[in-house]
Amino acid sequence: MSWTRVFRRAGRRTNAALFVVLVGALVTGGLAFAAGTRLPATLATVSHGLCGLAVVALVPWKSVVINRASAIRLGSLALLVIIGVCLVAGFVEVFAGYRYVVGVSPIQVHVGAALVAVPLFGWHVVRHRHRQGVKRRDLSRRALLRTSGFVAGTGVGYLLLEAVGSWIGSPAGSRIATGSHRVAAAEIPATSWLFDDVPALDRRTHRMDVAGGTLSVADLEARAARVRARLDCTSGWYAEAGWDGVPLRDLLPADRLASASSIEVVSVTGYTRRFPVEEAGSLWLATRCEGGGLSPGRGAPVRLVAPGRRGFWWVKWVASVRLSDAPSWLQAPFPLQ
Ligand code: HEM
Ligand SMILES: Nc1nc2c(c(=O)[nH]1)N[C@H]1C(S)=C(S)[C@@H](COP(=O)(O)O)O[C@H]1N2
Ligand SMILES: [Mo]
Repeated sequence: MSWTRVFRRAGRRTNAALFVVLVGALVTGGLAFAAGTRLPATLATVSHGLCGLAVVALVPWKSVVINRASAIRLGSLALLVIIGVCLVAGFVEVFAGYRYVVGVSPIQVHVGAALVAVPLFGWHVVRHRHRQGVKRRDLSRRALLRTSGFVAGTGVGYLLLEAVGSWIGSPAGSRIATGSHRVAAAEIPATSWLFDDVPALDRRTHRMDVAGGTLSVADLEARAARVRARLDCTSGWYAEAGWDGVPLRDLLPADRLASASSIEVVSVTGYTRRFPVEEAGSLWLATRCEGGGLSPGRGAPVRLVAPGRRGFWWVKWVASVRLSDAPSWLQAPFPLQ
């Protein structure tokens, strides 16, 4: 069978496959953002890369479907363009590394495009719902063999890309399991999740409410110990650094810790993250990084250090630490401010 004949078989199965890998890319992309430790991060980024590559690999078949269409609506065209932007930015993120160009990073463009694509995609699927759905005859032995061939081909493509990425010495070869690229501790950028503004706080007068008790910055500094941790931001960078701070377990009353479910760490700005109470020993209230004081943008005078968790958990400008009976999963998976 010639190549052109292979692609002419495009149709319901092409659309179904595209649906699966696009939804898959969205889900695994979200998981890649959430994962902080090696194994879950590897599973998420590898399956994400496979879904993304599968979208690219389906282009020849989808082109046939598009060429066959009687008309192309503006919404569908917009969807096509936005997925193209998302894909390009995804590859730039992996192979060119972390870098801001005209105020945006590749990952911001990538995730932004994916989020814009969601309603367009939903609308596209609803509008064409009558011409979808896998039929019985699509599940023939031959069709399943071809699908397996496609999956295997995508896997080989992924391995080849990774090999080439390393071989040419691109940033892809040195990225960690979450996909992040290294920056030096001295070059950690002050980073907001979305819209949080840097508050001006006075380290001498700042007081924290820790489970009802009052704590000053000096109280913390008097008891500080050094912890090395990796700050791994979802915007595509990570840095290893030494932080001076005190674990929450040493600041919270043991009896109340034993009966609580979660620990809520609240910023002066209202930015809040809730942690399982079991993590009290590995959540640090820190006042210094690499031996130097924190700058206002980096969380002065006190910020959380949460080794093993992604950057958005490292609450800056801590105002209070509360023990709570609510389970730790009772919160938005990502901050909203
Ligand atoms: C329609 C949706 C999406 C498509 C088609 C897509 C596609 C891609 C592609 C092709 C890559 C390059 C993969 C590689 O070569 O290893 C990539 C990387 C990445 N994407 Fe997406 N993506 C989508 C949505 C998302 C979302 C919603 C997120 C996060 C919330 C996300 C996060 C990431 C991350 C962190 C990387 C870097 C992973 C690595 O270094 O291996 N993506 N994406
Ligand atoms: N209050 C507050 N804390 C915050 C954020 C924020 O926007 N507001 N951003 C988080 C994110 S996304 C990251 S990656 C780290 C960045 O820390 P840095 O400024 O030291 O790089 O802080 C986290 N803590
Ligand atoms: Mo971040």
